[in-house]
This record gives sequence, structure tokens and C-alpha cells, in this order.
Amino acid sequence: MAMPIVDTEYLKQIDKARRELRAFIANKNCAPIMLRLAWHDAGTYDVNTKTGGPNGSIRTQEEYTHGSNNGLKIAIDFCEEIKSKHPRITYADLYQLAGVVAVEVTGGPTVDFVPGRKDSTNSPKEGRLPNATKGAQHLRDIFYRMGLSDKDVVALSGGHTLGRAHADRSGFEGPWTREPLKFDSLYFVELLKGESEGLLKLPTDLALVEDPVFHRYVDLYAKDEDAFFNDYAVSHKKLSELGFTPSSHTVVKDGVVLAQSAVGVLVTAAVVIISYLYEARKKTK
Ligand code: TBV
Repeated sequence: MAMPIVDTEYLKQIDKARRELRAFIANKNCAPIMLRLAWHDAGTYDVNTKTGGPNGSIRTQEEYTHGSNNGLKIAIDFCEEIKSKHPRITYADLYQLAGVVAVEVTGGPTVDFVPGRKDSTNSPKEGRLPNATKGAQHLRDIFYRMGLSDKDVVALSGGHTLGRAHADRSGFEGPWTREPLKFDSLYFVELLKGESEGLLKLPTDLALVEDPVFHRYVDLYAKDEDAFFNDYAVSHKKLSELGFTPSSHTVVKDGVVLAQSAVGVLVTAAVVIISYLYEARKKTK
């Protein structure tokens, strides 16, 4: 049987890496490119062949030189600084953790993170990530291939609240909002306003307004930031776990281990019940 990746020591390392990532991302102001790295590692998933997905394969030269990954070597190298201090943490976990922390430190929702992804160096063929020059049908084709929904398309597109396009990487230029280091719902507000001096709208961004089903979510998220944050957190978690089935032996909430195994759960429950009975007895005396 394969050794499980996640044990108590691994979880401690994840907690430390999470703290280091918070400081690193705040110092370098690199939240946007860390989020883009997490998305491009995960976004290759194919639900039918169960290939691609968040498995760290984007670190291979074959994959980071794909056109859509232009510029991401910067983020891969940033992550290597954390990896060298915590070599047990898989690249797959590290990239997804960096994405979750990027959203968190820029003021976005807390995205639940469950560790245990395995690494792979098998890169899928080029062409699985979306092409920014296309429309709604293309977005559906790509996201349905990942096993994701229309709602996921729009919620995750809100990730463009962070960062900007660079002419030398994608051929596009500029940020989507006036505060590209703040995670908020202004991407959707700007989208509904239409053309705006200095702000970018990709063809895929415009498709969200033109398509009636997508448009309803854009309206909702522009009006209701809580609705956006809730849906975003759910969609981001789904994206970060494509093809990954967390081990049922570890229950982690907000980085805290609640239970290590079924036995652990029983022991914890027994301790709670016994101490309760003990306290109750003391009171009746
Ligand atoms: C940058 C386009 C997160 N995304 C980004 C660029 C482009 C796209 C500019 C790259 C550059 O020049 O530096 C052209 N990315 C796309 C398109 C898709 C895509 C068309 C189609 C779906 N993006 C994204 C998701 C997420 C992002 C799901 C995260 C959840 N992308 C992202 C960030 C940045 C880009 C934070 O795709 C800024 C990076 C669905 C930086 O500032 O360096 C929104 C959606 O995936 C389009």
C-alpha cells in the first residue's frame, strides 16, 4: 500500500508554509501571479480521462513553456523558496496553498484547504487552458471538460479582480480593476459598466455579459459581494481539488487538525464524554 502523504508532521509543515506564504506574498505583492499559477496547474484537468489537474506538473519545462503559462516561471521560482524549507510538501499542495493564501491576504474569502495531493511530471498536451480571444461556448467547453459548471465559470472569473495582463506575456495589457491587489467584487461592477479608460476587458470577460446565463451571475456578484465570496470559495475549492480525493483519515478545518483517523475521532469523543460525565458528577455531589 502507498504511504499516505499526510501525517501530523506534514500538517505542521503545511501550517508553517502557510504562514511563510502570507509574509512572502505580502512582501512581494505577488498574490495575482500566485493565484494564476494555482489556476493553471489545476485547470488542465480532464474529468473523462482523469488526467491533468492540480498535480504540480506545471513545474516541468515542457508545461511552463506552454504559451498560456507565459510568465508563470516567476511564481514557480517563488514557490521553490518555500519548498526548499519544507521539502516534504508536494508541489501540488504548495501551488494550491499559495493560491488559497493569495486570495486570503488580499481580502478575499477563506478557501478551505485540504492537503494530500500527489505530484506528477506528466504534462498534458498544450491547449487545455482557456483561450482569452474566444467566447462563451469555448468557456463552457473548457470548464465542462474539467467537470465544472456555468456558475463556476463566472465565480472563478472573479479571480480577475486581482492582477493584470502584461503585453509581453499574453499580448493583452492592463488591470481589470483600479485596485488590482484587493480581492473584491469590483471586477463584476466594472464588467457591467462597459468600456472604462485604462481597464482591460478580454473577449472571455465580455462573453460573461453577453451570455444570458452567465449574465445573471455577473449581476448577482456585482450587487452582492457576500454572494460572490461564498460562491467563489466553493468554486475555488472545487478547482483546487479536481481529481483529488482527500484521505478520509485526516479532517482539517482552517489549518487545524480535528481528527487524524477514525480511531482518533472515537478517542476524542470518548474524552469529551468522560470529562462531561466527570464534571456532571462533581456538580451533583
Ligand atoms: C492573468 C486570461 C486568475 N488571465 C490572465 C491573463 C490572461 C488571462 C494575463 C496574463 C498576463 O499577460 O500576465 C490573458 N485566463 C485567461 C482566460 C482564461 C483564463 C481568458 C479563460 C478562462 N484567471 C482565471 C481564473 C483565475 C484566473 C479561473 C483564478 C481563479 N489570471 C488570473 C489572475 C491573473 C490572470 C489572478 O480565468 C493576473 C496575473 C476564468 C498577474 O497579475 O500576473 C477568469 C478566468 O483562465 C478567465
